[in-house]
Amino acid sequence: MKKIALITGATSGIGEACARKLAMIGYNVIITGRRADRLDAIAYELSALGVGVITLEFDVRDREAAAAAIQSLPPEWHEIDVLVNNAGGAWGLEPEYEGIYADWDTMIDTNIKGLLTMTRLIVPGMVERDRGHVVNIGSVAGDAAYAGGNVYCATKSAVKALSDGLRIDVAHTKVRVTNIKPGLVETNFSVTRFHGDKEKADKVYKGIQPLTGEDIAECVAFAVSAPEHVQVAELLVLATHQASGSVVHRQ
Ligand code: NDP
Ligand code: 8X3
Repeated sequence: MKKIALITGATSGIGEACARKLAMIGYNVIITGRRADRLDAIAYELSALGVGVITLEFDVRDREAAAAAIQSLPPEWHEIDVLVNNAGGAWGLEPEYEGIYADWDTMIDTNIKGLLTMTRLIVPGMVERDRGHVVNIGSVAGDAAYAGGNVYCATKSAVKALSDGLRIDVAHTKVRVTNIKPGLVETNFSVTRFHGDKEKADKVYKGIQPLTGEDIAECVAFAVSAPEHVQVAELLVLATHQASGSVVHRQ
């Protein structure tokens, strides 16, 4: 029987690449996000790989919608083996003392509370079955703050703490918890951060070869494919000319 993976934020970037990679290695996938048209297009493509695909359209900030979506799954899709908590992003790059309240709320509600909601909904079944894997997409931004990163960095530090905390809480089971911490990955991330300013977003990746969503999906596949007794707790994955969240060598 094929294993089942649920990927949040599978409509774009890292999440989309994870859905594609996990489908390619034989998982049935549940892909989630807010954009139904993107979910449908990706589901159509992945179905051609011969795996089962289910789309769930909901906002991870809406607890009731998230719970209803999970409850709506057909019974044979209830036993989720892999949860990829990927939905999230950065909104704004202002100094902390000039930050925009709405941006702070969006980041905290999505990157921390949304991830927690999905964990709360799916991990009890994993504990009961004594198997499963939670892959949280953290960030190098969670290791140390960088200029203007303040609240985004704090949310990714929270992802590290929540991953470590969950790993402790499920240590009596075979459930594994992995925090993957990417550096610069060229996706829609910076377009979101700069509120749709594509020109500003493109500058983030100028003079350096950034990572791709596929590079991160390979890491996710590595972690979930490791033997049952191996728990990849954390992976920090940077572009080659990147040394940290704030040190990047550009040509
Ligand atoms: P993208 O903007 O390309 O993708 C973000 C995804 O998150 C989209 O699928 C979006 O789907 C989903 N999403 C955002 N808000 C919500 C919400 N409220 N409810 C449901 N889904 C939501 O960026 P990335 O692929 O780069 O980002 C994915 C994750 O990777 C994020 O957690 C980000 O912080 C992290 N990351 C990114 C890095 C980078 O450099 N790109 C580096 C390190 C970590 P939709 O709009 O359809 O809802
Ligand atoms: C995304 C990577 O360094 O732009 O989390 O914050 S960074």
